[in-house]
Amino acid sequence: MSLKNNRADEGMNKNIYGITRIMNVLEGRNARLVLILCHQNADPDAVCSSYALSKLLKHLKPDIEIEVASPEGASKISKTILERFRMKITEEMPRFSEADIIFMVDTNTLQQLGEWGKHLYEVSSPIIVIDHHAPHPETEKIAALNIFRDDISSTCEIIYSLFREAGIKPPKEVAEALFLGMAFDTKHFTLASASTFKVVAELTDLGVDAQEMLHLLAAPMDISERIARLKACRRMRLTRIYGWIVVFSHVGSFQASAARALIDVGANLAIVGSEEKGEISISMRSDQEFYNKTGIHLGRDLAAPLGEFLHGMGGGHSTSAGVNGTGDLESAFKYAARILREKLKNCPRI
Ligand SMILES: [Mn+2]
Repeated sequence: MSLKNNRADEGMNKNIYGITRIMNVLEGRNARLVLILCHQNADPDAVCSSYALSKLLKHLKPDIEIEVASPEGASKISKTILERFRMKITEEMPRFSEADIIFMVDTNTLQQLGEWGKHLYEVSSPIIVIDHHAPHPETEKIAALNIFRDDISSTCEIIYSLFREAGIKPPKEVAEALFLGMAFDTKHFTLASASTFKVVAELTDLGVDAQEMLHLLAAPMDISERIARLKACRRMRLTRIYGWIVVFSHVGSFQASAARALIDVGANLAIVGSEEKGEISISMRSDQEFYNKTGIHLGRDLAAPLGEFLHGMGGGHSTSAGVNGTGDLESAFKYAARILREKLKNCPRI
């Protein structure tokens, strides 16, 4: 890595010296125990960025102990990855009070940490957030250091930039993990930007076999997920809002997968929820055309206000977002439709 390249990158990067700032916090606290938290049902981006981050921190400060934890553990596909890298993620309540530093990785709301979230209001140790989602104000409030880039498509790509800043070449397994996280969050690179491909080229130079890695991500869909997707199609309510095809549906689980399926079937925007004893969880997806033409950012413009409406939290990306809260699903859908009508009124029609 040439010095010139690094400088050019830093000029454009609003989080310059991210690794220096992280190490300053670590050294300042003389940290012994570092806790890395991933969101619920940790996806490959969360798991792989935690893995790479822990290797980087260990390299820079070998005497620290690192614990990676995720409430309810890792997703099914992430479990295959954990096995490959012989990595452990604890589902048990981590040692919040003993941790000297707490990282939140690929996680932008405390809601995504479930029951654990409330502990973060109480801890005295600094919290460092590394994420590629638009930061939630609540999270900003408790974070001692916020390293976020919502122009980057995965947390793994941010972690790679930290390796670069530190002038450290990731070992092959770390390069593989970074590749997996990037591939997953960009939907096998269909959402990748030029910067992602540049990083991928560097990772393959470090020995990553791209085809082998992509194969790892192609986990077969299990029967319950298939049924949830099909049920979501059967229960779907189709509406047109200023020409856009907006669909609503509900399933007991796999809301995100169901919403993706409805987009594949032909919806511009799919909103899929579940309601259990007044607890509501909603996943929403839009196609790229919807975002490009309307500029409606699902995380910011729809999930966030809907989260507030449900006395919970919502957030996410431009075309993929989620909401957790309480209430009833029918009024949540009505409220979502109202927001959309309001926002789409002045947008170009399809
Ligand atoms: Mn991610």
